[in-house]
Formats: sequence, C-alpha cells, structure tokens
Amino acid sequence: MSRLLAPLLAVACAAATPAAGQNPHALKAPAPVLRLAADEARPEKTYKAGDIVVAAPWLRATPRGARVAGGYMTITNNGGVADRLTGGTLAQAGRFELHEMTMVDNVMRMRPLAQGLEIKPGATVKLAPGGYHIMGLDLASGYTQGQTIKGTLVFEKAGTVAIEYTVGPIGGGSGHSRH
Ligand SMILES: [Cu+2]
Repeated sequence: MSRLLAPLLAVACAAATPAAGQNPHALKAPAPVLRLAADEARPEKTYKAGDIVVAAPWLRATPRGARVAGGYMTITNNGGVADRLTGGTLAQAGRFELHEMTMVDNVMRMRPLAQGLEIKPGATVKLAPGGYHIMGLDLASGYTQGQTIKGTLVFEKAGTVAIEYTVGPIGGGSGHSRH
C-alpha cells in the first residue's frame, strides 16, 4: 500500500468512530429527517447463503471527495463448521478490503485482515464502527445517505452472497481534526 493512501484510510476509519465523550448509540440514530411509517415497520434485511446469515448491512455516507467508505453488518454462522469471510465487491468501489480497527498508543488504527474473518460455528460476528468492517477503496463516486448500494461477500464455504447496503449518516465527530 502506498504511503499516500495510509493517511486517507486512517481518516476514513476515524470517521467511523465516535469522538471521545460522544454517545456511540447516537450515531446509530437516524438523521432528523422525515421518514415514512412504512419505513419504520420494515424488518431488518437479511441475506442467506448456506449456513451464513448476513443481517442489516449498511455503509457510512462519504464526505464530499472521499475515496474510501466503511461498511458494517452482522454475520451469523448457523452451521456446525467454521466459515471465513475472505472478500467481496462493492458497487462504485475499485477495491474491497476487510479491516480491523485497533487501539495503538491511544490512537485508533486499522489493519487489513489478511486471513479474512473467521465465523465460528454458532457464532455471530458484528462488523461495527470501531471494530471489524469492510472497506471500499478507489470509489468512483461517494455514497449518500438513503441510497441502496449493491455488493457481494465471499465466504470460503458459503460462497458468494449478494447483499444490499443501506447508506446511513456520515456521523458526527469525524476524526478529520486529527489531521
Ligand atoms: Cu478500514
């Protein structure tokens, strides 16, 4: 990875993390816009392939000009053997990576999951801001809140799962001030 790209990725990941003192649950709340009642009643979207269930995938909306975006979801393995998320695709993204956020010297950093992400039998793994996430890089254009964006996830055993991300808010307390 180029030295130029690394700071960009750090910004994107920081943007996915609540600022200090901010209630992380507040980020999950919808922006104060009018929503249809039917929208509220819609059940959480799930996608199944073999023993794998992917629930409620969402992407964080991108600030203007951003070339990277983080995505989150919950993955459950209902089978009796471990499976592994190894990659995927994301509409408008030139590249797709699996990442993990970790605290290093009090700074949130991320690293690619070179071995993918194991989903143990019976386990539910949450990809969420501040932890595991998928990342789209080399975006041709940004994502706007409310959009539905197609993508795929590739599992070692369950194979390829077509999913649709809902684009959520950019979120407050972006880490841009760190730069
Ligand atoms: Cu990342």
